[in-house]
This record gives sequence, C-alpha cells and structure tokens, in this order.
Amino acid sequence: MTTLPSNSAPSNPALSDLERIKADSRYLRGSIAEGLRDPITGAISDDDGKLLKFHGSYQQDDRDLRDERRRQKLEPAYSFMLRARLAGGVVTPVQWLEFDRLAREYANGTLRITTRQTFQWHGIIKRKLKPTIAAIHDALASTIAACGDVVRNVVSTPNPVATRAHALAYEWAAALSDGLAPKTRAYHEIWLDGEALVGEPELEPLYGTTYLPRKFKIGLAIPPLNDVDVFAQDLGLIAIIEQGELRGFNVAIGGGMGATHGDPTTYPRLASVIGFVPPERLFATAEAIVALQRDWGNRSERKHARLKYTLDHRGLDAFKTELETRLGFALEPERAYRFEHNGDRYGWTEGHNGRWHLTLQIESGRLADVGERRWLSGLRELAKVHQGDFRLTCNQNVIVANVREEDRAQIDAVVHSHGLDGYRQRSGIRRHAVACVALPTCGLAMAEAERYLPILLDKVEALLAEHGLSDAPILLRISGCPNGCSRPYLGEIALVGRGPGRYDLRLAADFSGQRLNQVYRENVDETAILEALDPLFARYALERGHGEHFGDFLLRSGAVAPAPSRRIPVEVTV
Ligand code: SRM
Ligand code: SF4
Repeated sequence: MTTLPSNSAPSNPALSDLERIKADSRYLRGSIAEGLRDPITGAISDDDGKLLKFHGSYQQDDRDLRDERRRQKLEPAYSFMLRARLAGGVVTPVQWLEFDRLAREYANGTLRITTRQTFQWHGIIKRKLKPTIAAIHDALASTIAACGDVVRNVVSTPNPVATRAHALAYEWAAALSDGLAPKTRAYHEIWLDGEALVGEPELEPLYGTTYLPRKFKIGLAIPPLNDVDVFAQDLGLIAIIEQGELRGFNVAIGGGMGATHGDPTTYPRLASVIGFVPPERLFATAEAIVALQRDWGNRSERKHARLKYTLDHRGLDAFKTELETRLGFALEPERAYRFEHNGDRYGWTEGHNGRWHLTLQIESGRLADVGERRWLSGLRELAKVHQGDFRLTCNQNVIVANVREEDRAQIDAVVHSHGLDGYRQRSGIRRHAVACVALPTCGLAMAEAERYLPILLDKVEALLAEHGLSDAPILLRISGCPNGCSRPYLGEIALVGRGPGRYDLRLAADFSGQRLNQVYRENVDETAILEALDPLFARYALERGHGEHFGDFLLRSGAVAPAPSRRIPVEVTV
C-alpha cells in the first residue's frame, strides 16, 4: 500500500474558492466596475477584492483605526493600495513627477519603493482609484498583474550600464515582463474606459480562464551582484557574461519565502539551478516553465500552490524532464558563477558609457517628508533637473542613473539639501536593513516591521558600538509575519513577526543570498532579542576571521548549529 505524504493534496481535491472566482470572472472583470460606482460603501465585494489584485490593487483598511471605528459602529477605514508594474524598476523623470503628484493628491502623501523594485501608493479611497490608474497609464506605466496569480513584475539587477551586456540583460527582463503579462482587455475596459469587445473572443493564450495556481515571480541577477535575491524567485535567471558578452542564463526554479507559523508543510526554499540556456532560448524556456506550473501547480490548497511545492511534491527531475519534452530541447549544463553580496552599493559609480550612477538609501523604501528628512520633495527636485532616469532596487533604494559628469555637482547639492546623503554616516547594519510594510496597512501583519525598524536599529547599533562593530556590514531583515516580504529568511539576522512586539529571531544566512537562516529564538520580545544578540556580537568582535561575515561566523564558530536537512516527501500517484 502506498501512503500519501501529509502535505500532499487528496487524490480528488476540491478546487479552491479562488479558482471558481477566476473561472467565473470573464477574464478578471467580475463586477469590479459596478462595485467602484457603489457610493454606499468605501469597499468592494470580497470576490471583486480578489480579482482587483490582478489589476494591481489591494483593498485594505487602516488597522490603527479599526477598534475605534468598530466602537463607533462605522465601517473600517477602507482604502486601496496600488502597485505599479515597472520591469527592472526603471522610472523616467517625467514618470517620477507624475507618480509623486499622485502620491500627494490621491494617496497618503508617501511613495513606497518595494522589495520588487516598484512603487506602491497607500491610502487611495475608492473613488480615486480609477483616476489614479488612468494617470499611471497616461504616464506610460501600468498596474496590470502587479499582484494576483500571474507572472509579476520581473526584477533585474538595477545598476544599468556597467557593461553593454548589463543593458542587454535588463532588456531581457523587460521583454519577459511584457511578454508574460496577461492579455485580457478587462484592464482597459474598467480603468481606461476602453471599448468592450463585442463578438470577438478574448485571448489569454498562456493563462486561460483560470490564470496560474498562485503568484509567479521572475528575477534576473548579474553576478557578482545578487541584489535581486535570485534564489528567492520562482524563476531565477543568472546572467552569464564572458569577455563582456552575454552568453545566456543559468536557470534556477522553485525559490520562495512564504511560510505559515506552526505548519511544517510550508517553508522558505531556495531556487534549484537546473541548467543553462542561450539568450535566444530564454523566452521559450521561461514561458514553458510558467505553463508547466499552470498545469501541475496545486489548485486546491493555496498554501501549497507555489512552484516550490510543485517541485518538492512532484520531484525536480520529473519537472525538468517534462519541461524538456515540452521544449523539444535539453537545457545545457549550468555555467560557473560567483555572487559576492545581495545588497546595494551606495554612492557614485561610473558606467561603461562615461555616465554616472548615484545609489541613495531610502530606509524601508518610504519616500516621505518628515521633519528634517525631505525625501519625497528631494526626489521630486531631482526629477525636475535630472536628465537620465531612476532605477528602483530590490533593497528598496533608488539609483539616480545616467548622470553626465557635468551634472553631478547639481545632483549632489539637491541630495545634500534634502538629507538624502545620510547613507554616508550610517552604520554597517543600518545600510543593510530591509523591512516590509506591515502595520498599519498590511492586513496580514502580526507585528510591526517598517515602523519598528528605526527603533530596533538604534538599540542594535548601541550594542554593536559597545563591541566596536559599528562598521560591520550585517544584513538585517524584518517582516511583520512569516510571508516574508522583506525576504527575511535570507538575513544574517532576521525578525519574523509572531504577534504584537514578538518575533522569531533567525540567524546565520550568508551575505550573498545563497543560504537560508534558521530559528535561534522563537516568539521572543525585544529584550530577549537583544540579550541573545549581545554575546554573539561579543564573540564575533573577538573571534572573526579576516573579512568573515557575521552569518558565516555564527556557523563556523558553532554559535549556531548547521540547519538539519529538511525531508521533503515526494508525492506518489496511487
Ligand atoms: Fe508580499 C502578501 C507587501 C514582496 C511574499 N505582500 C503581501 C501583501 C499584499 C498582503 C496581503 O496579501 O494582503 C502585502 C501588502 C502590504 C502593504 O500594505 O503594502 C505585501 N510584498 C509586499 C511588499 C510591498 C513588501 C515591501 O515592504 O516592499 C513587496 C511588494 C513587492 C512587489 O512590488 O511586487 C512584497 N512578498 C514580497 C516578497 C519578496 C520578493 O518577492 O522578492 C515575498 C517573498 C518571496 C515570495 O513570494 O515567496 C512576498 N507577500 C508574500 C506572501 C507569501 C507568499 C507565499 O508563497 O506564501 C504574501 C501572502 C500571500 O500571497 O498570500 C504576501
Ligand atoms: Fe504584510 Fe507579512 Fe508581507 Fe510584512 S511580510 S508586508 S506583514 S504580508
């Protein structure tokens, strides 16, 4: 008798409710248009809320106000988060000025750079959603498929022109983002008053009527920089550049961060490298991987629907064999590569074409004007004078890119006058810290992240200073829940929210996004976190090797034991 593993779906599982919603939605239309016109409520229906994600928006409510509004018998303070689809995080100055205007006129007065190098606007009320999306469209950008069960915004190493091959790699990322986007006309009809199709069949050749089982993320890295965290992607592409020429891409599949506390059948996983393809085979390969996940992914249990679970349940070899059969060619053996780090390089760098690029640190990606920090205004002023473009990074920072030598002084002056040059003085850990949004907008947050990061950093910095470690570059990541939007499982130090003021403390990832960390203390408060870190910093200060990073030290010294290997049951068909 064959027993099914506990995390596999039953043999005839019912489809998840979202599969019904997608199938009935007429290619993502649902009744969104009608719901937007309903003046009685600031919300839309549950089903439409799920479909709205495919259009790039989430219905949220201000969680700081929930209890008070409940007491006053008012409906929650509903608003909408909107996310742009910006392949490779490229933004022109004209677009920047428009996005900034939308932030101030329609949203909560802030622009939020995300860990997938795009913008989010928070706090847009229902009747402003349509004009905001229309304005984004007029600025030659879109929000389609920024969320939902589709291929999301394709991320790419942002530093634009270190070599000509870097620019080419970015073009591939943009081509994948465009080519794998949904084709439904629903977006145009609902948001842009496009004509409804009459009599003509809707074409959605890749996705069909039910789209993918779950979100699908693609990222492209150019070694030695792993600034997109390529192993956290469903499909990670590692550009292989030899003698300045782009030869092709190593293909890595099945990365993902999301997990659920207390459920060992969910887990973060690093992508597995399965081979190499030359550039001319990239698109077909990516499309075939997406299509195979469309066909094999779990449509009953959304918790197990990402590609990582498809691979672990069906077997990596079985997936690769089916992929190559569908493609009609075999992937070549993977090529050698080496990553050095997954952070950003702050300050000025020179590109291959004599233009300059200035990377600025934006703490938690939040562009706002608060006190002395005039970051939203500063970037607006830069956009007014800048002749090149901007690049958002997956570490929530921004690069003022393609600056002429003669314009650098002017850029520096604006940066300085708006307090945007703080990266120069910040400690090593602050320069490498990433936090997800969490409260008050994220409906899934269990603990604070973005708002808590500066408070936590002050205390951790004080400890590091006591041990003479202020300059040590240590990757710190904090997420308000185990979904892992700041990719916390790749932090040398990470806090993953469990409840108000309580976190799992995880330690000992590496410095280049190639090793997951592990739980060191479960469900602890700030005092316990600092007490746990203090002796580890003391040992690191005294015992570290030359250039040895904190995460590597913790493992080598035995302060943290190596992670036990996880046994993943392969699903057996009975
Ligand atoms: Fe995320 C859900 C914010 C990157 C894994 N994520 C959410 C939602 C939409 C909450 C929700 O479903 O109601 C959050 C909205 C918060 C808010 O108020 O803005 C949210 N995720 C974010 C952002 C804004 C975090 C940030 O601080 O920058 C990032 C936006 C990316 C973008 O521009 O597209 C963001 N999310 C990520 C990443 C990192 C990445 O992709 O490199 C991950 C981990 C990688 C992965 O996908 O495995 C991530 N987000 C999740 C998950 C867990 C998915 C899973 O497989 O279990 C959820 C929950 C879900 O999908 O059910 C989630
Ligand atoms: Fe929200 Fe959790 Fe993602 Fe943070 S990690 S933004 S709390 S879903």
